[in-house]
Amino acid sequence: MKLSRRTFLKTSGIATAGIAAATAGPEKFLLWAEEAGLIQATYVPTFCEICFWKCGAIAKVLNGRVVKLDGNPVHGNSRGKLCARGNGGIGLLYDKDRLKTPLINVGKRGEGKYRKATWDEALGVVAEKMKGIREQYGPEAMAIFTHGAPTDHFLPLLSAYGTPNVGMPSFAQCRGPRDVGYELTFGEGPGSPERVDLVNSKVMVLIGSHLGENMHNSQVQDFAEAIGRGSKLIVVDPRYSIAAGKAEQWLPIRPATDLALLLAWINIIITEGLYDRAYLDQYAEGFAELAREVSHCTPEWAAKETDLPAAQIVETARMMGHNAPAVTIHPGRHATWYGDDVQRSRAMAILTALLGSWGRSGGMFFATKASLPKGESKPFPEPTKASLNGGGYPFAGAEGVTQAIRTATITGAPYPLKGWFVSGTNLMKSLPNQQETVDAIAKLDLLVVVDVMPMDLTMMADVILPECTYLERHDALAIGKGKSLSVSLRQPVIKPLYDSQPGWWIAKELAKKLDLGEYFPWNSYEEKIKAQCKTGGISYDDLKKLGCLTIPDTSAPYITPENQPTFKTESGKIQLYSKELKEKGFDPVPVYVRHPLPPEGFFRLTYGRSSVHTFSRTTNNPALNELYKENEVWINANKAKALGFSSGDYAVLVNQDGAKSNRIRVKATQRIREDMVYMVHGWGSLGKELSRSGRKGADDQGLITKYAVDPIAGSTGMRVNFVKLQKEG
Ligand SMILES: Nc1nc2c(c(=O)[nH]1)N[C@H]1C(S)=C(S)[C@@H](COP(=O)(O)OP(=O)(O)OC[C@H]3O[C@@H](n4cnc5c(=O)[nH]c(N)nc54)[C@H](O)[C@@H]3O)O[C@H]1N2
Ligand SMILES: Nc1nc2c(c(=O)[nH]1)N[C@H]1C(S)=C(S)[C@@H](COP(=O)(O)OP(=O)(O)OC[C@H]3O[C@@H](n4cnc5c(=O)[nH]c(N)nc54)[C@H](O)[C@@H]3O)O[C@H]1N2
Ligand code: SF4
Ligand SMILES: [Mo]
Repeated sequence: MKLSRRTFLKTSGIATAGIAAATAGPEKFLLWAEEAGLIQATYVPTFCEICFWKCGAIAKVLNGRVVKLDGNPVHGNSRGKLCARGNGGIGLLYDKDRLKTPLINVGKRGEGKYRKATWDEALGVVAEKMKGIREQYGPEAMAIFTHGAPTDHFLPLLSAYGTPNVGMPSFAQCRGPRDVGYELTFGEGPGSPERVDLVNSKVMVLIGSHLGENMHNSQVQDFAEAIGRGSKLIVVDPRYSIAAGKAEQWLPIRPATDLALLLAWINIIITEGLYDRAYLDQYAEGFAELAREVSHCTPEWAAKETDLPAAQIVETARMMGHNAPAVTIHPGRHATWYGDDVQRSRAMAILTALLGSWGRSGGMFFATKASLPKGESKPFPEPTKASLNGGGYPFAGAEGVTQAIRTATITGAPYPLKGWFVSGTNLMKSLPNQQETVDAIAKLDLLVVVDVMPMDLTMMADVILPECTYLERHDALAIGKGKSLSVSLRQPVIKPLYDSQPGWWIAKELAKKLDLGEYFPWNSYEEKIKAQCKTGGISYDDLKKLGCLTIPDTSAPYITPENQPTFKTESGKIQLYSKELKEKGFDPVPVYVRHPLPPEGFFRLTYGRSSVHTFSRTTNNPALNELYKENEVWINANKAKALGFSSGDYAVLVNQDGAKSNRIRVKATQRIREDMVYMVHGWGSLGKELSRSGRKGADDQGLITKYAVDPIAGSTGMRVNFVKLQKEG
């Protein structure tokens, strides 16, 4: 007889098995009870918030407890699978360290002394302070810093209050310069999810992008499928990344010299006639100027700058040219590297254009033009003072230049900033130069943080408002603009635990106290979503059942005679030579400028992702912490040996300004160049409230005291610091 778990339970006696399962934790007990037929599972579709890829998930619930998360098979971003982090969402839900009630600071700011408060009291304190700031300085004296789903609730609240000042790290610390570089070239950015047609590519080019460690779900699925199908991979990375391990050509470039490589590639494509002449004649302008400007960028010149063999530079350029247009030059995502990041992104966009890959199968596809109306809302008041979002940078995006708002808070110019409303971003970890963040906070009359965990920034707040996790709430519909239009629903899988509340509720209740209730006219967020579905002609019932709807006949991904592209640039064409940049005094064709190299005894500090964590936000997650408990510093094995370090030893990192890290384990490896070190971002939190990750590993941000601001977009290049390794103590 095959002994299944069920027959085993029957033969061994349900009672004893029940006791055994119960002692092994609530999940095991519930699974036992399900198998014994005592309870039945329910399955609730929603979408993930452990990162911003918004994968469709299906939660299995037994007796009110979430026991499993799976990918939603009908959702394009997950296709039935979640990444490790998405699976680990349950860890966040049941993390005993979660914020459980509203808290009001009773000590000095940053001391971490809090008392519990009711929602009414905590929101009352916030509203009083915000009213005071509005009366004394005007509403523009409040700024909002925000990231992810909470933005959909708190940005409208702060806009209704009357401030135009908003900063999201997704611009100036992430993809801002990339988006600007592509917008200046094609009139639009590469999108999020990036519209990379990896599945149809013949050649894929990753410049820094460390797919596989950067774990954006469907993108990595496409990447794996493309490799399996034989698409050739070129990886430019000074570290032998997971992706480099799959590459036909690995280019271990000297850090900070990518623009030299790109200009040489462009030059080779032009001089060898490998560009798509018909495509450029029809859609682009500025070819002659481009050709002239890059003519000195020979393979030999680039070889000296990049420390790569000239022959490899030529060979890889030909690989691209001979397989065009089915070549995906991945635009990257975290692009804030050296302060010339718009120009590097421009060079990537220009290369894409030369190969005729924009709007072509296997290159970059077009997003659907369809969309879902947002629904009517009362117009926000017109601010009377100019927004500080742009920071004076001519091409800064609407998401705001976070650190410019921080600087204005410190200086009080052009006008005072007295309150920060922060939701879903741990500014101590996301912004470079932590001292400036601390200095700015010292100037505030009010720091409010809406968060789920007691992170570094949370524990500096005057008032902490505990949001429930994404598994316990509604949020705005996710409108996916990939090849087709898709709409996804986030809905509560279980009721909020403790005294936490959904963001929409917090925003609505605070609005009432600020006499702004009319901006939130609905009774529940579900009511608002239902109305939006009705206006958009979408069945809410189907959406609720399936979690995601893909709208048919909304796809037109490639150029065809009927589907001609429009370029929202000044000229209406692809700008190989950018008049807009020229007008503002910048190089119309990217020009390579050498960056300082590490002084003797120092290494360039670089950083990236672990496949099982998201920034700082998952470090304490019990499920994910078990997989990766602290970060390591990667250093070339020869250098480690010379300095007397072996793998597993602890070291302390000290940067050029004397900033010192927490201790961090050494990973001595041949997988990295000798002139740099590398670590996973997000570690080394200070908080004793984080029982698993507090003080574990080192914080890259603590060592990033210097940052190089891109003069075009205002984004902060963060790979410009140099560190030494020292023994502990
Ligand atoms: N698991 C996981 N996945 C994530 C995230 C996460 O937190 N966790 N975050 C998501 C987000 S928001 C973003 S923005 C992306 C970021 O992910 P990517 O956009 O892929 O990040 P990169 O900036 O390319 O940085 C990582 C790589 O750059 C290499 N590198 C360092 N210096 C240089 C250099 O000078 N030149 C070149 N060519 N390479 C260099 C490093 O060795 C490393 O392999 O990841 C996304 N995916
Ligand atoms: N040195 C360095 N700096 C970086 C990066 C780097 O690699 N190195 N990466 C940059 C990039 S690419 C990005 S995108 C940014 C990311 O910057 P952030 O988005 O600020 O990243 P996290 O550190 O994860 O902080 C997220 C915060 O949101 C909270 N949170 C999580 N879920 C929820 C929720 O549902 N509701 C609310 N209210 N709060 C929630 C978390 O507990 C945490 O406090 O950082 C940038 N800064
Ligand atoms: S990629 Fe992973 S963490 Fe990000 S949304 Fe998808 S499942 Fe969640
Ligand atoms: Mo990012």
